[in-house]
Amino acid sequence: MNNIENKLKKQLKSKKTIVFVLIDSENVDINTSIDLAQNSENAGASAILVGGSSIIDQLEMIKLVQELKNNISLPIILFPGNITGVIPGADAILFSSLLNSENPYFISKAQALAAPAILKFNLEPLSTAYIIIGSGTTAEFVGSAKGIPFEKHKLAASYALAAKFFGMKFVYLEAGSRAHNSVTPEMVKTVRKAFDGFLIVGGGINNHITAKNLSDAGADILVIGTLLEQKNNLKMLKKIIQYIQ
Ligand code: 1GP
Repeated sequence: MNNIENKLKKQLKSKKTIVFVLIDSENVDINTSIDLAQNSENAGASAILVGGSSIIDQLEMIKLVQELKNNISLPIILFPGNITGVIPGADAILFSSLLNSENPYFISKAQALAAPAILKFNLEPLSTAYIIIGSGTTAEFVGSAKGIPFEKHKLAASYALAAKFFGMKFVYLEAGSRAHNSVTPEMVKTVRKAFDGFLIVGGGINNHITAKNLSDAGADILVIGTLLEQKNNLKMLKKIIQYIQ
């Protein structure tokens, strides 16, 4: 049952930090997505996340997940922004509660509505505290979150500690897709002290120096999306992975 979680654990025994590549099926067509996933696998990424804040076409997403399963051997993990992001065919799902949302729908109601489908589709649920950092991003707006200011490290750590007490296995510090600034290494350091599970950091990571600093601060998993979608910037992905091993 804990297949994917165990796989990730195993990888993190030999690597300091690993990379998940995010594919948003609303932004990239299927053929480009498959190329991107294959190239990411060859570059040394550890999983493909499929999802985004504003999924409207589930059929397209199901097709994409099927094609990814046919073409690559990396785990495919759903990253839903709402119940529309829960589809069959993937290996696992970031089963997330948006802890700093001001709308209970995103904290527990969507999760309850989606849970039976997750069971039926046999998706491994990876229990995740999703925490939005900073403001002005789609993720913050859609999730009705009150973003934690970038410099309020202790606040983020308090949420991470709450996640630990809830028994959640993953904490995802999310600056938001295309964020101007990524989460700071100082915040990651403070959160790392409070939370000993899988620490995911994403949003606005677009070069190896940022990636290395986040890795040194204690991030286990970096999520890279826009960098690859916009420029198919594989060289930079390879460099990032090389710098954070
Ligand atoms: C967004 O954290 C992810 O949910 C990735 O962000 O698209 O900015 O890489 P980017």
